Amino acid sequence: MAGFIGGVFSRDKGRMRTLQNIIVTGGAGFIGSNFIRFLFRNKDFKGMIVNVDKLTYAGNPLNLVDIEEVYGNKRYFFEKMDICNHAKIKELFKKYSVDGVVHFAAESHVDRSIFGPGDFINTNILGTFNLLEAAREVWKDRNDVLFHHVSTDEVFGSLGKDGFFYETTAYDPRSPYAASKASSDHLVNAYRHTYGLPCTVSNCSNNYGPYQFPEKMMPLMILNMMDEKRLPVYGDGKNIRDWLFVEDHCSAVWLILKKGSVGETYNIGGENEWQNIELVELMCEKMAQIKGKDKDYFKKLITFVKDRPGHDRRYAINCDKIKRDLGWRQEVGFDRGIDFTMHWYINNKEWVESIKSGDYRKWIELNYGGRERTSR
Ligand code: NAD
Ligand code: TDX
Repeated sequence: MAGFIGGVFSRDKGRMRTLQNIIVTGGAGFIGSNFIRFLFRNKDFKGMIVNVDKLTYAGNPLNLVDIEEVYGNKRYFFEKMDICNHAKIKELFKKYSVDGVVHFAAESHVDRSIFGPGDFINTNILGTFNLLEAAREVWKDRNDVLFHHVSTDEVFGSLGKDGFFYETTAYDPRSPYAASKASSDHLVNAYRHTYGLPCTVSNCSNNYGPYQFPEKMMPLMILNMMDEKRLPVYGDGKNIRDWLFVEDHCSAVWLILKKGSVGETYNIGGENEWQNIELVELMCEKMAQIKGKDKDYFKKLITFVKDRPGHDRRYAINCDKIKRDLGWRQEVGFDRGIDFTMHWYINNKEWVESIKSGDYRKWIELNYGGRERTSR
């Protein structure tokens, strides 16, 4: 079944790693789908991708119809599967001669974790544990493989007015989501340390861009503006996040896969801090410009609402290490990224409607029958 086996791997800095048969978990979600598209557009990547996704409310195979059309059953395979299913995951490793894992699958929304942490514990902690176990059992002592774990800056807690999160910052997670991600990071590092599993970890700041589920702040605000609905800003709106365009996150992860040092953690960030209220106001002005309205037209929709419990005040990432060691730079950046993103949601009416109406769930039911599938 697998197209290629093995690749070149080196622990030496500067030498390239070539992974050919990569499992991307959570590839039907926001960042995962952008990452898969990024890889297929990248001339450097000649291998095959197995997208392992349970298709929760956040997983949408419509995010990758273009990729499915061109590469489906050739270099792209979709497996509807829960990462917590040990036997099935282990089988996949063997079936596709997997030599790389990029682990995005997670419950990812802080607010949901506050209202119901159970799924976060299962998927983020037990699911990661299960993937690590499968990798350890199948890969045994191979070192020409890599398990890359995608994590968040939220594991570091909350900053005051000054300072940054470094790779060496002590963990201090404050929401059930952050605690579950912190737990998974620790497991990955423990598997590296104890069993010698070749692992890397990245901790990234807030992503935005196309295909993001509109429970997250940016797409929620854009869609609400389009419908002229209220724009709910939590608390006093002065919480700060560091925003990164999703494709710039993808390029960082790709660099880590190619030449990241085993056992290392890399911070990835936008170096782009915004108070929530200032960012929402900026988006209002941009929407007004696009729609030919008065500059303040959409700002009247801003509504301050009850704060998120335990709402972290400020995140800010120092990402000097990945810039210095791997030569990462943002290609797109904020000015182009935010304009692109706003136009994308405005222009992709079909995608937006399928999400809003829930029609994409019917499509999943029709195509995937709500069951786990191990082959097409
Ligand atoms: P998302 O919620 O859009 O997508 C998550 C995907 O995982 C979905 O396709 C879902 O179906 C799948 N999934 C969930 N549970 C699963 C399970 N048990 N088995 C298999 N698949 C399952 O999330 P996202 O925003 O794309 O985030 C991806 C990863 O990046 C997460 O690990 C998240 O913690 C991390 N991250 C996200 C951000 C951000 O700003 N969105 C920033 C830093 C890190
Ligand atoms: O309606 C809203 N109003 C509002 O003021 C929403 C949805 C959010 N907010 C605030 C809360 C945060 O301060 O905006 C900020 C961003 O919120 P989210 O988009 O929910 O992101 P955040 O909680 O910062 O977490 C995100 O970044 C880190 C992702 O969801 C995580 O998966 C990632 O790890």
